[in-house]
Amino acid sequence: MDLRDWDVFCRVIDNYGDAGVCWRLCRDLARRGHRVRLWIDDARPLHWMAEPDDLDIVRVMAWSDAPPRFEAHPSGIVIEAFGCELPDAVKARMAAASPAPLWINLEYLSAESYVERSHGLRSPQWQGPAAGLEKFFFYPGFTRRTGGLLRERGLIETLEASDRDHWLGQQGITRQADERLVSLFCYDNPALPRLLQCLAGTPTLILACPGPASRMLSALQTATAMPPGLRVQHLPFLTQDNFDQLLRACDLNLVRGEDSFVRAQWAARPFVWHIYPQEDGAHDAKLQAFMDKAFAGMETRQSAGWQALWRGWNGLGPGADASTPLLLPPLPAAEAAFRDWRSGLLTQVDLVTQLLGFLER
Ligand code: TRH
Repeated sequence: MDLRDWDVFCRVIDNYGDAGVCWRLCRDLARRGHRVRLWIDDARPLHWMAEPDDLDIVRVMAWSDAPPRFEAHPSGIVIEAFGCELPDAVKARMAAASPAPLWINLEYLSAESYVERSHGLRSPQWQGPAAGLEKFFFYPGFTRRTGGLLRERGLIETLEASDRDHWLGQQGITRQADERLVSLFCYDNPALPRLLQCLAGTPTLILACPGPASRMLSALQTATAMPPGLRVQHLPFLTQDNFDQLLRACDLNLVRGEDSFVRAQWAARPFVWHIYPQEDGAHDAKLQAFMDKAFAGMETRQSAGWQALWRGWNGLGPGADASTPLLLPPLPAAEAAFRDWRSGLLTQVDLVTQLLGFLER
């Protein structure tokens, strides 16, 4: 495989997932020896997310500099992340390059069936500054006929080898004997008091990530006493590598969006996904499509329990009702099921290897 020039374009719509996914992609490519530039309109999340050394291997460029400074690499690859729409001047320079760079739109992750149909489709550009070019749609996914998931080399080995107590000590996280660990990374969620009730009774240390999770817990702590057995520790932003370790260290993870959702699967711990809510309600089908796949190997009662919790946490179905308690299915029994789901995913070719294969077509 030739080492190539990659230009990844990322617009941060909100939160951290756009930057998070693009950063992992860039870093993986760079670690495989490719030359990578990341054009991003808000690089601030990279300051806490990136390992400092990795900032030396990926060139981070301001999006606003793209039209004057972008030179298309002949035979390079341009990734337009999440349909971020490249500036016209960039398209014009791509069209002028000979041979033109390969243009790939990296799409959002979904377990829905349209993904297999859409993965790899091409869109010829008939007019405008990109006339004459073709854009390809690359869909990540959970099945063999999709583009797979970001999974850098050595990730699983690193997670499996990690020493939980040592890592917790390094982070200043002090777990009491027999306390279970629960990480909380979510959007604003009115179901939080019910989640706390369902965790209560068993000694539990909740590790609250910055943002709504930490804010909501602080407000609840000020307003009322925590339910019995629960303690809270508020975390700072961690680097992505440490965030992965956090997910591996916890007995239960509450994650959100796209990237933390994928990383929870690599951690192979029981988890609950707070899906990014869409105004048209499209997130309901997206959530269900994932549960249909991921919980298919569970026995019926176990699957029903996890589905009820996931739907309730997302304000969907009967569990959306504030008077309906959320119930946590037994965690030890779920460990094997979440590990089995990961084992299945590990038979897939990872996203970057698939992207590299795409160049050879
Ligand atoms: O932040 P998110 O909700 O991101 C997104 C965006 O909302 C985006 O617009 C939407 O389209 C997408 O979700 C589906 O959740 P996500 O995707 O999990 O991104 C969070 C990133 O932040 C992820 O890369 C992990 C990283 N992170 C750390 O590295 N350290 C931390 O301490 C925390 C809390 C997160």
